[in-house]
Amino acid sequence: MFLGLDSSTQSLSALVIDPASGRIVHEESVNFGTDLPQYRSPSGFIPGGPDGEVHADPRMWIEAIDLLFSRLAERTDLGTIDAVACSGQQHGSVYLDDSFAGRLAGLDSGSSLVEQLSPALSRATSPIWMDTATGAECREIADAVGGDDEVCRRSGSVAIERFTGPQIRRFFKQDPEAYSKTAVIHLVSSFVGSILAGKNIAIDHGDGAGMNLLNLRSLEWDSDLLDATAPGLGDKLPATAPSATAAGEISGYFASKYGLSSSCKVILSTGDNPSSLVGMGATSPGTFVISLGTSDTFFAAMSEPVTDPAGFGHVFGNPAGGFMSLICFRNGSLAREQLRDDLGLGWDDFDVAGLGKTPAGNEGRIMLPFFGPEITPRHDFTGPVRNFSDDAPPEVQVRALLEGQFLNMRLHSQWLGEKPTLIRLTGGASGNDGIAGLIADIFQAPVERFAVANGAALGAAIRAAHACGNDLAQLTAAFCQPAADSRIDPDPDLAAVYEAELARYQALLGEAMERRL
Ligand code: ADP
Ligand code: XUL
Repeated sequence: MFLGLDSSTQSLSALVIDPASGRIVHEESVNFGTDLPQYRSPSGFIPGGPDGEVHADPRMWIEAIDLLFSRLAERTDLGTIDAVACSGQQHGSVYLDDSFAGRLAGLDSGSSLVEQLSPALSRATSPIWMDTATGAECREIADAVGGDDEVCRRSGSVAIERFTGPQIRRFFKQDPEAYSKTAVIHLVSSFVGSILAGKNIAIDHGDGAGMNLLNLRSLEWDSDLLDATAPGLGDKLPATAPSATAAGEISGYFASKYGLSSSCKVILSTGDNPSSLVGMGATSPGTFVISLGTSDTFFAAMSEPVTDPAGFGHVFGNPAGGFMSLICFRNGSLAREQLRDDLGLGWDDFDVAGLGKTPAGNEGRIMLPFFGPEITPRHDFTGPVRNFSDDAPPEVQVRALLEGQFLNMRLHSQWLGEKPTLIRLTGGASGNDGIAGLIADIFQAPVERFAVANGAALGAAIRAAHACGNDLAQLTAAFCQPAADSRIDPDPDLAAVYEAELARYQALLGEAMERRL
């Protein structure tokens, strides 16, 4: 049996697979907002941060690990797990002092993880991927290495606000003393993996590429980017290594407290998007994945690393080898939730029933779907922009939001130069047939869904099994199959409708960006 964990924005989930029977034998989840309300983070982060700051409390992530394992241990025999791997929300970073390694090595199962590890935090809160506060640091890093093109050439992305390097630089500038006391900086994924392994583990090439620090040619930390980011940074980062590397055995803490076998291996962690690439059976080019989690992301394996001239797209390591593209949209599920709550609606209104009340193309009524700052395109939007009255009926608003989100996705993925021939959906909203149908029509490509909505946790479990000698093609064949009747084909008659809508959307976006810049 193999265990996959996913520490995402809103929850920590677990999934257990049995390659011999080809079955997912167990799923479990801890929701940060509802299960750990004491951290006052209903959507997994601390609300109301100033100047675009979005941080989370890393003690919440630590406490969730004990809670998840205690639930798992109640319902399943964890002694049968051969290996575990983690996936994590990308870019978020955790800062630890020089007591961390000793604390990990000496974990006592008589006490909790949060009690034993919290004193090692050298920064009380962790910036996460939603943070847009590092515009100045991005410019400083780009200037120091010769411009954004150079940062992109080396790291696969221009210097981007949410990426870990600019976030580290901001911490160094704001609190140089705490920065100098920091002995190790982890990503969310490698932090959780380190706790499992009872020692600091390496950062893999999938998640490491989301830092503006990894050189994609050498697959090592880039010394010029390190120097441009913060002094002495090279000494504070774990090593980098391929995703399939075994980091060691599970910490004795988990063996004695939750009954895991002391020979259970810990495989390096990766980011949630690279992990979903594996979980969605998309590690070879051709199949595109859209993840509808807190963020909406659009990604695929790449035959050749191509970078986005406009700077919105990224190149990350593909956990199965080679590279993957990724485009991230900040106004994903939380924007859909906001409109739903503002109008007093339910998810049915965003599904087939609700969408059936309006025609495709919404009779030309278009919304720029940005309820807050956006990453793609990068802008400090403070609310959606409509080319129609904002007291239009709810069904018009819902269609306008959803069409706006996926027209924006289609527009900003054109740099890949490849039209998707198949799209697989994952994430919390992927079970919504209305949204799935709309995506099929806007991209004019068939859409498939899996029975498991958490492609990232499934990807982690598959990676654990693969790293222990199971064949990836066989694992993919066994676990990455679309659910019966989950496929939705596009309506070819709507190709022209959405072609015209795309042009309208682009014009409205162009005008809005010009007005606001
Ligand atoms: P993350 O991995 O980023 O924590 P998930 O992939 O678990 O997020 O997705 C959670 C989101 O899924 C919630 O914010 C919720 O808005 C959305 N969601 C759940 N069910 C539906 C639905 N039927 N239609 C649309 N969105 C949904
Ligand atoms: C990707 C990104 C988000 C996070 C959270 O670049 O910022 O998708 O990984 O899921």
